Amino acid sequence: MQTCTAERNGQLTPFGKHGKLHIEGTALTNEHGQICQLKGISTHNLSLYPEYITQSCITELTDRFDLSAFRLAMYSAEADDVKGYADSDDTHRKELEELILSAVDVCAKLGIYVLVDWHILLDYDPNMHKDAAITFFKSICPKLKSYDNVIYEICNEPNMDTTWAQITTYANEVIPAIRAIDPDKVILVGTPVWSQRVDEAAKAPLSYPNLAYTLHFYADTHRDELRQIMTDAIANGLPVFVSEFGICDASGNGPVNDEQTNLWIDLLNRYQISYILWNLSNKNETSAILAPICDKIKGFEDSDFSECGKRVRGYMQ
Ligand code: IDC
Repeated sequence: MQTCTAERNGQLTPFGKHGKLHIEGTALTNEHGQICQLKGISTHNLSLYPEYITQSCITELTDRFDLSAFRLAMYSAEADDVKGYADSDDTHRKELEELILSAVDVCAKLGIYVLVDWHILLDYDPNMHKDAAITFFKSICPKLKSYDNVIYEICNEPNMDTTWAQITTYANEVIPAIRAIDPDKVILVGTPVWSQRVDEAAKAPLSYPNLAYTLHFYADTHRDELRQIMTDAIANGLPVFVSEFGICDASGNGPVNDEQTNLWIDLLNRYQISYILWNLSNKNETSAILAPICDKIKGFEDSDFSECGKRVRGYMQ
């Protein structure tokens, strides 16, 4: 068993407080039967920005922002001119897996949780790369099995006209493949329309224990209507996890919308729903937490953060 650090700098770590997680009713629940709300940040595309996956970088960000979770977005398909896992050769696949393994190990040492995200996006139907997803999870799960801080996310954002029934078909193959190796970790399942239609999942939830369903929002684009869909789905018994949100528009760019972001964050805190901010990079886009001129991967100072990055601490409280 890999040990996740329970105490650092004289304080309990998030893992020290919560231990191994599971789902009870609609809630992410800790070892003591209490609700656990995780707050963290997501990497950008791991194939595009592998340089931030170092012990010093993840440690600094965890300490600076008081993170309890870190999400590893591994794109399944090519995006921004770099190949994803599904279209890569064995060499790049191995590099990605090693990156994930090293990040998980750093997170365990920090006592924080880590999401391993099969990041479908331009490949809008998860069935498109189902075989590659199964190959990936069959390869990574034996290595991650002993890490109690890991959460699996099996399809970032099904989109276009992908239906909940199609996602169910995919999930019914991928979840058993994971569970055959690593039986009881929490698994997050994406929902239709870029992980917004949790109502569809609430009507026909999957039949496995320890699942939560993802809802993603970008505050300047998604407002009252999506908040209503979320609270209705929870009222109907669905466990919801916000594994990605942005404080700008759905392109990951555009203006920061503080008012709408605060409405969302207040609601998520009231419901004690976990949330993860997009994204750790210095890309010239609003959602990146580092300023475009910052080319550091450690030794960050206040001035290295973007407008979004300057707000992270506030969201994590
Ligand atoms: C965006 C990145 C952008 C990149 C694009 C395609 O911010 O730099 O060019 O992906 O790779 C999502 C996705 C997430 C998107 C993000 C913003 O999960 O991958 O990242 N977004 O568009 N869903 C809604 C918004």
